[in-house]
Amino acid sequence: MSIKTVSTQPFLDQKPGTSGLRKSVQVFQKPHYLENFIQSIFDSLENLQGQTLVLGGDGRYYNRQAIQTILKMAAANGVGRILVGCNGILSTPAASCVIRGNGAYGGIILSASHNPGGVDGDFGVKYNISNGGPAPEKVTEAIFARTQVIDQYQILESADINLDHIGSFKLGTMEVEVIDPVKPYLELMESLFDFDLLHKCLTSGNFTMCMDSLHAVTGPYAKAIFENRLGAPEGTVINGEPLEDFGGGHPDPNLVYAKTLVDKLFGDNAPDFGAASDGDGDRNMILGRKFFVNPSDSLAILTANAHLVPGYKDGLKGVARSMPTSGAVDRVAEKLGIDCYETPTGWKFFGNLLDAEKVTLCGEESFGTGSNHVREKDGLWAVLFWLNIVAARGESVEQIVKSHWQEYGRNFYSRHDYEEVASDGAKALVDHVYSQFDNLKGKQFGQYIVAYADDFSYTDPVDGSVSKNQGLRIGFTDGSRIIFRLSGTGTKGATLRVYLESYEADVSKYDLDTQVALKELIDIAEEIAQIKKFTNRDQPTVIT
Ligand code: VG1
Ligand code: CO
Repeated sequence: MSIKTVSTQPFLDQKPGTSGLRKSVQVFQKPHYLENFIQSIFDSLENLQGQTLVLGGDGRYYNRQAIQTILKMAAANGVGRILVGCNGILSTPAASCVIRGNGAYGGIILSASHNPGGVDGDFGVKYNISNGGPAPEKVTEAIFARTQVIDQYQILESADINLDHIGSFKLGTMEVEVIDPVKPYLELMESLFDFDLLHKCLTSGNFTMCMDSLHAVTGPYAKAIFENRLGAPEGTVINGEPLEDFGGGHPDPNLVYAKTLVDKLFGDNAPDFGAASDGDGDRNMILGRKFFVNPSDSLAILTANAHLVPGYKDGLKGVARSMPTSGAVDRVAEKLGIDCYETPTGWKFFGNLLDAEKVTLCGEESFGTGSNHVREKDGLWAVLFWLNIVAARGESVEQIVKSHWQEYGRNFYSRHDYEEVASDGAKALVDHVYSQFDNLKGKQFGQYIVAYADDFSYTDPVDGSVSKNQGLRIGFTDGSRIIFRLSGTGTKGATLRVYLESYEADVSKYDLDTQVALKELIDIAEEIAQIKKFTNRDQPTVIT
């Protein structure tokens, strides 16, 4: 077997976004496109020689081909050992778990998360560092800088590795271990949650659940955990076979794209508990019978009830939420007397806080929740956490959420997404909003008075690094907020996200529909940003 050096030219569009490099499959299939990015990762890492890496993906189209290419390039670049998930499968949180469990140098995760897959769908590459978490900005910036000047890459000329069975192989001098992608993750979950209690609950005959894996990566994990280990009846996990095109669906666990599950939970004979996860398994949606749990509330409720869960019974060091996430968790943190941090969108900003043991739980409004057990958000972990709380309290999801509001007040919260709008219009909207910032403070809109308007900037309290331009915030004197942000994960045009939040202390208003409760803020957002005009849309694509 010989190492081939291939000449190449830079692709100028390989800038990682909120969560890795995401492009359409067709772009990734351009000659040298994947190879350039992988070589740029290897070139940016110090002392890679002889190290251990972890490799796997969400099973989408091009996963297997990309893994073979990356294995051969890793061998040619002097990597010592690679742990790769059987069939090329590793959910994002499982990859994080395997990196940490084996003291690996880092890992490459192949996923475009919630973006659709298949020949006409998207593909993506993420690099994670030795703590198991997404590469911080200084690493992704170095990788991007390298992609701009790269002129060659190395690849081993050899046959493909058989990924269908667990086993060890040699690729040149590199060791390849094809590992069980589920086992280490299942063991980690067993160490955190009360599996005896959950087993009792799921086999009692008076508690039913439905887990929708949306034909994405969590299928094998969910079946192993809920059906095999915890004894839930077969069929508890639906859409549990990972498919290369996710069955044509959009593996995004929200009220629009997880429609089968939503119909079940809001239909006749609804189960007690429902959950869905996204393409790569790091996000979650939690539903009760005819009841939706807002992800921002979910973080607050997990925080308030963590003492009921074995892995967290000794208390939390602190919590963190992304800036657009509602302030519901802030009040829980205050009551518990622990710190609450506010970071920019994207899990990479939680890594330092977790490593420095400043926080135990983290969450984002975008259905992402996680803890210090790994360095990624973790969909099935959140489902188990909720089940553990439901079982320990012996109350329904709806009861738990409503009693939380009784105790802490309710943050009405909604995100309006305008997906795949024209990029020029979206940028013009942001400029238009920003141009008003000097004059907004003190201005009155109906009953709301603007307290501040700024472009969110974050200084990492651990390493002092500064991240600017993380979203336009308009805060009102009563604590309500409107935030405008452009997505960093889309691949077509631009996606505008409008985040709306208002705090309500009046118990008699808690049963109001969220969109009704937020109506005035929604109108103010339109007045300030002229969303209809700039996006050319009458209404959002997705409302959460
Ligand atoms: C979105 C979410 C963000 C999340 C990111 C990656 O980013 O808003 O909270 O961390 O997706 O999640 P953006 O830039 O499109 O708003 V995932 O599950 O795609 O790895
Ligand atoms: Co994801």
